[in-house]
Amino acid sequence: MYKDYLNSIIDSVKGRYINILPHDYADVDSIISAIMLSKLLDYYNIKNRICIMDKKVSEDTKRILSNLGYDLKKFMIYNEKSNKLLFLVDHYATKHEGRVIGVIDHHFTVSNVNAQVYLYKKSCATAYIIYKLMEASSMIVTKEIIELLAYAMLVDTSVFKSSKTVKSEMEELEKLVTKYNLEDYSKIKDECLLFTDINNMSIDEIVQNGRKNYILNYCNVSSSYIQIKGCLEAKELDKLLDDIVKKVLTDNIDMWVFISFDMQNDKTYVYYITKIGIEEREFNSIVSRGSDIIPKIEDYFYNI
Ligand SMILES: [Mn+2]
Repeated sequence: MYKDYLNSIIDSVKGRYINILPHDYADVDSIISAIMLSKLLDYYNIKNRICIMDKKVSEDTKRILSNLGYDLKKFMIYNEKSNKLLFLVDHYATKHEGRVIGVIDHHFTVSNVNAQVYLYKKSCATAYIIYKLMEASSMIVTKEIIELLAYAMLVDTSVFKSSKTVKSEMEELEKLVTKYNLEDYSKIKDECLLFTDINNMSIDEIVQNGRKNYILNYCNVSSSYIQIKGCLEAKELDKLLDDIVKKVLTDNIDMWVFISFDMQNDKTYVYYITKIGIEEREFNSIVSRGSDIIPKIEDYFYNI
């Protein structure tokens, strides 16, 4: 299957200049996916560059990538041009100008994806899908690539605690870690369980953490999340929800989904804030925003 996808990707980008786009508010997986796709295109002598179009990149992401030797500044390219050829990684739609030629993503969607090549797979990370394409090519996979892959998979699944973990992929990574002698694997794991530093953030920063915006059947939907040890205190939670209610009313948002992950007790608290009120749900596991929560919300908005 990957060989076929690899061939159609290479066919559609051959002789062109490709802009590889991580999603807005880029995270570790989307940037690592861009780096890995860039290496794969380099191998086929296809001109490409990585474009981070959104200035907002979390400090955690900057720190991890800089420790891996990547200075994100050289990928920050903000010019909007309608004739740019875009290859989206870790997302399937963009508000940025250009023509989308390819999409590689692990987020499920019911909407139509407009691209010449579209590769979706339910995976721990988009970087894993790109790793499989590398494997299907004859390019040499190095220890550095396995390290990048490990970071992307570990961060995206909260060190395999998240329900989006694909067990066979986790086992495959563990084999690769041994094969390629990644001595620091247990240290990397500690580094990849990211906590939101809510004690040093303003209310606005907390409620906007990891924010993503969606347009679902003409409705404006936002989501954001925090990862903490334990659950929020009632008073703190009230303040956050009050702030989101204000934003929903003033910014004309149809629904804001705020998620609080309790990484200590493996619980997820989800708050659905609309103009008419707040609903909440509790899960006894770390569920996934992209694989569990957003698809249900898509369903809801498309079946209203
Ligand atoms: Mn991802």
